Amino acid sequence: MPSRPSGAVARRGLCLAPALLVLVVLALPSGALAKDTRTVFVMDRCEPDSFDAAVEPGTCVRNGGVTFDKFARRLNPADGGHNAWRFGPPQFTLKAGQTIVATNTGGETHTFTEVVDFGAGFVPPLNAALPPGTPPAVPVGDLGFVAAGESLQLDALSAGSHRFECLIHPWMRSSVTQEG
Ligand SMILES: [Cu+2]
Repeated sequence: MPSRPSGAVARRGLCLAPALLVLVVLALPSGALAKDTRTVFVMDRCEPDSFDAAVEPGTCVRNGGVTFDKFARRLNPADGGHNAWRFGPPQFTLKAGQTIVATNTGGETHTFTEVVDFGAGFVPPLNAALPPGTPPAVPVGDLGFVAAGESLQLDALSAGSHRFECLIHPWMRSSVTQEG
């Protein structure tokens, strides 16, 4: 008849094995994540006082130095929107297994939205940066809002071409090729 202590040791041994397995499984994806993501920077250079006054308080939370007036002057098809509002890089290739992390280093909220085709966004005055009559971009899935200072990790993409656009500032765009 087994004594109580040896029974307790046996049970502890049985419990440790799954616990270690869980630790290993948890450690693997985070290690893989660090190598297998590609960062896309979501950028702007808004100046808080003027943007908050022109739009609403809290619109711009980090000072990039471009006043709302300067920003608004580029809202025409010839300028195509202020070029400090952009995704970087504008085009790139992902290796098989790599996923995108969109990191907002600006002061405004943006969307990092996969679209069927590039087009107009959902803030009509900002669509003035595009040629008149540009049809709306059609999102593929979630809008993918990214607040200032935050990051969004995307799901794996299918092999082939993908397009991403900010549906607030529709000239912020990236073309991505996912290798199979
Ligand atoms: Cu934007």
